[in-house]
Amino acid sequence: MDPTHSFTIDAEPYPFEFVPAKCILLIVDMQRDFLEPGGFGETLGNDVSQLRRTIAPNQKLLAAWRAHGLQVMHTREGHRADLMDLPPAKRMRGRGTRLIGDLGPMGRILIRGEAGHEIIPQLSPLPAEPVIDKPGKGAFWATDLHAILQNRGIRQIIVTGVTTEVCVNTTVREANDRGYDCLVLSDCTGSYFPELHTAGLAMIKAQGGIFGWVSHSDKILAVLG
Ligand code: TIU
Repeated sequence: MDPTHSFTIDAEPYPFEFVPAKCILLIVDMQRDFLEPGGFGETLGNDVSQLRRTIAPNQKLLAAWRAHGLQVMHTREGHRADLMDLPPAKRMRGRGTRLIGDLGPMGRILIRGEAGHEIIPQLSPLPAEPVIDKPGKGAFWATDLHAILQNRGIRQIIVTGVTTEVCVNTTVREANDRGYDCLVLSDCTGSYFPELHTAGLAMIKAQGGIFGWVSHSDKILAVLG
């Protein structure tokens, strides 16, 4: 496989053409706070086991992508320890038993530097892979993601991670408005609510791909060999 060549894979609503060397794999918020018991996801009343099916396919895709020396970036949702970047509305929303910044079993919830804020060990970033710390749901707002992508000449993004209808969808919409093509992988994204996963993907690929494309990691793995 020559990563500087163009490849076309099956996707919805129509085939996705990409040059792997010019494309980034963006793994959204695969953090302990969302995927493990005792974190933010669970404090919102969610069943974290729903997200865990995305771990194995992300691991497999990440290994294959790295094996070709291709570009990877990771995001994490979280806030400053002093909470000065946390909108009061976001803190109070959900009215959970524990709020962002409160102490939970994995440290202070969604606070940078705490155990729960870390990316799950199965998908730990390598030192050369940028990690974008974001205070919002979208990975572009209040971050340097757009600058990094522009400086690297990237205009296509393969998006995986959690959750489909929240941070994945918000990030894809932000990317779309900035001129990027996004390919979202159905098996590598997940929601606490299966029906919202389906709806989240449907919204991306509707109307001729209004926000992007949807496909499966098998299609990328077939290209990578
Ligand atoms: N609650 C929920 O579904 N998601 C989030 O709060 N953040 C992300 O999606 N990462």
